[in-house]
Amino acid sequence: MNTATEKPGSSTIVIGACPHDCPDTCSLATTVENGVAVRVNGNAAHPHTAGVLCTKVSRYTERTYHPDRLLYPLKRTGPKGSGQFERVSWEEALNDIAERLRVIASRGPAAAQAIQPYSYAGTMGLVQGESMAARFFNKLGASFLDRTICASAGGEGLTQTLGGKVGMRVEFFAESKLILIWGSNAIASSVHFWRHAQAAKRNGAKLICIDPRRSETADKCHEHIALLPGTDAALALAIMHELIQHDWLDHDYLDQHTLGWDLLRERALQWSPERAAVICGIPVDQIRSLAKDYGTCAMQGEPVAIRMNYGLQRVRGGGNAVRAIACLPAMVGAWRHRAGGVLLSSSGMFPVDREALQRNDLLNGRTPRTINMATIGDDLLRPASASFGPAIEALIVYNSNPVAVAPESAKVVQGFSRQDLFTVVLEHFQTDTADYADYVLPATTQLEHWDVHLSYGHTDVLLNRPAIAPVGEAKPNTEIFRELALRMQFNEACFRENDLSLCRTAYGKLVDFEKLLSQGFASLQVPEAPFAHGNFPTLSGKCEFFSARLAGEGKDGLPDHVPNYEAFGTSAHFPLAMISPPARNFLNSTFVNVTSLRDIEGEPLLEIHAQDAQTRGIQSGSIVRVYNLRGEYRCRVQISRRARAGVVVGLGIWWRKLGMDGKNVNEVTSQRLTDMGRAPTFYDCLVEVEAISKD
Ligand SMILES: Nc1nc2c(c(=O)[nH]1)N[C@H]1C(S)=C(S)[C@@H](COP(=O)(O)OP(=O)(O)OC[C@H]3O[C@@H](n4cnc5c(=O)[nH]c(N)nc54)[C@H](O)[C@@H]3O)O[C@H]1N2
Ligand SMILES: Nc1nc2c(c(=O)[nH]1)N[C@H]1C(S)=C(S)[C@@H](COP(=O)(O)OP(=O)(O)OC[C@H]3O[C@@H](n4cnc5c(=O)[nH]c(N)nc54)[C@H](O)[C@@H]3O)O[C@H]1N2
Ligand code: SF4
Ligand SMILES: [Mo]
Repeated sequence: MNTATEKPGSSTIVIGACPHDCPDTCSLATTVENGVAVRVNGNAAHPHTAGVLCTKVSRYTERTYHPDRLLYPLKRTGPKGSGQFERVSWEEALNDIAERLRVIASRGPAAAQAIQPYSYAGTMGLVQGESMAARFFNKLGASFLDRTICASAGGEGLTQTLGGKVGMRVEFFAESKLILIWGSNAIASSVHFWRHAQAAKRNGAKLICIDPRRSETADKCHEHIALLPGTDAALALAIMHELIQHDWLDHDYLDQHTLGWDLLRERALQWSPERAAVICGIPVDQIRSLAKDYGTCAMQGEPVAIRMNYGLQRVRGGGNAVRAIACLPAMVGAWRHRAGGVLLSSSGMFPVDREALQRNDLLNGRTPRTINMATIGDDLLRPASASFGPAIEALIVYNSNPVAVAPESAKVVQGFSRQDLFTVVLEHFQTDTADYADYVLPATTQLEHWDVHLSYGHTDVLLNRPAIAPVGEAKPNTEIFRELALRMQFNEACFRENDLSLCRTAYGKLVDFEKLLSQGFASLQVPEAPFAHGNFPTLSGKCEFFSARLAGEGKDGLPDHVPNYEAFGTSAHFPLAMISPPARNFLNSTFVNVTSLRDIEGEPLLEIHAQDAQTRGIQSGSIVRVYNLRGEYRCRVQISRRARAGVVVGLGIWWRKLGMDGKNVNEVTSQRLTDMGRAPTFYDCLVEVEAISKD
């Protein structure tokens, strides 16, 4: 009944869960000797992990015991951003923070909205994420945060079409005969899915990668379609066009399990491959042959699968692109097979009891405003007004590093620099964001606290046991909010619930907690081919090509190509389309300060096509200035076959202070939002690049 197994000597193995924002959600096996975590391995007993971790997390002990770990609460002594702090006691820090928040909230319900939580997926844990923190902010009546920075455009697109964040089971990709890897560098960002794709390849499957960048994954696929960023919906519609023209359709599936086929058919017939080829910047034959592969493979009764990922929805039309792609499997009846369909995210399959974790009843009838995390730059600079409400006066950041990861850094930095803003940052490290804090509070890592997880790549629930005692004076996020609640005289019993109990609360009776305790994971009961007979979680129970809900909101009820705000070829001054996908050895901005991993990545890098370099007189290896009207930053340039003509790739997300000029790629990204889901448009960004030295 205990996953902490005693080994000879004093060595123990503790089963946990990888906390990172990665679809794989691995089960961790941490070896602890004399209270010290000496090694973190993949748990061989967990089928999805299969004993393997990525390079980043295999170095977890290096991160946990990093000499720069925050060990004590800190109070700012120098100007904001300078990183000058002094050690203070928890008592002093918590008392002062509680008093500052109490003063703001005591001005009345509207004033409490001047307090703003800011958090994302530094940990994906349901307990160290939004449980005690949400209760605390609900009771305060603080502003809500719209957590849009990553996935909400695609999430919304998928939900409009399939009814939720649901899809194929990842393990069955191993049996597919054709896999489209669409907007995903799986080798870098979802290596356990990649294992299944390789198994399929060994069984004769064809792999096609659809990505503007010739990624590590594209290298290993049979074909690579290097379309321009933000043109995926045009490509999907042209595939539909071909499926219709050649009657590569499953009419029975269309009749029984889809909604709006006639309308979609009409829309798709407007998208000839010739038309799409111009928009996508690819040969027309490539579109024809892609459609033929997809259509004929499906018509032969073979399973065809699409692994979409979030890389393609960080553009203006991101929601529409996901909608268009999510329509394809229903057209050819791919869902009939367990190895057919599409997977973007499986997180909607988990029966998380968010109400119990977050306790919205504590709002007591109040309905605070919502601030979008993607526009934190603008919102921090907004004065009080009738429409906005009070200016943001206090910001509590946890599980996120907005100064590095939010778009349009110049605005974000200006906002965080405001002298009248009171900022608290819960962190493991002195990040770019922590540099702007009034108080920095040391948080525990996954090896030091309890948590329970869902996954957005597979369908197992994972439990994380603490393997070691907190390092230094670090405390779990939950404990920090519990202690603040105590000081603010929040007397409800829910503020005393401990972390193990919160782990139980997360799924209530819907997941066998004893099994989680004994084995570390528990599989959801999900059908092998969930939509073989329709049963989509939409209102109609069908795959909704046409969305009455969107049409009711005055929007296009059908998916369409929505051009980028900053579409390629529309600006003479900024002719290059820039994308900034993750570097393989970082996880967003996490791990950038882990020396062994940073050494592999080297320096902030910009990949550019030889032709684009030549016309600008740029030598490979020189330092360049990347700029547009929003800002500029410097990095090393590499003439690379990974970049297609017209597109530059700035791998992210470096800490600003570890970059070349104290800045990073988000200097040039914009705060404009996607068509659906209110998400940022990181990859919808035109720039110019200029050589500044040859060293
Ligand atoms: N190693 C590593 N793994 C990670 C992360 C990380 O930072 N590092 N981040 C994690 C997070 S937060 C997330 S959300 C997931 C993301 O998961 P993915 O979306 O699979 O992540 P990426 O590796 O960024 O893959 C995105 C790919 O999309 C491509 N792309 C960019 N624009 C377009 C476009 O317009 N159309 C198409 N078709 N492709 C486009 C990029 O070139 C890139 O190769 O990965 C997670 N895993
Ligand atoms: N240009 C560009 N910008 C991007 C992206 C891109 O592709 N290009 N990707 C976007 C995407 S997909 C995402 S998801 C966001 C990611 O943005 P964030 O969610 O902010 O992710 P990270 O940069 O990894 O920062 C997470 C921080 O949380 C801290 N942390 C981890 N665990 C804990 C904990 O238990 N307690 C506390 N208190 N802190 C903890 C870590 O130390 C780390 O500093 O960035 C977005 N920004
Ligand atoms: S980051 Fe992803 S692949 Fe790496 S250990 Fe965590 S869940 Fe597994
Ligand atoms: Mo993300």
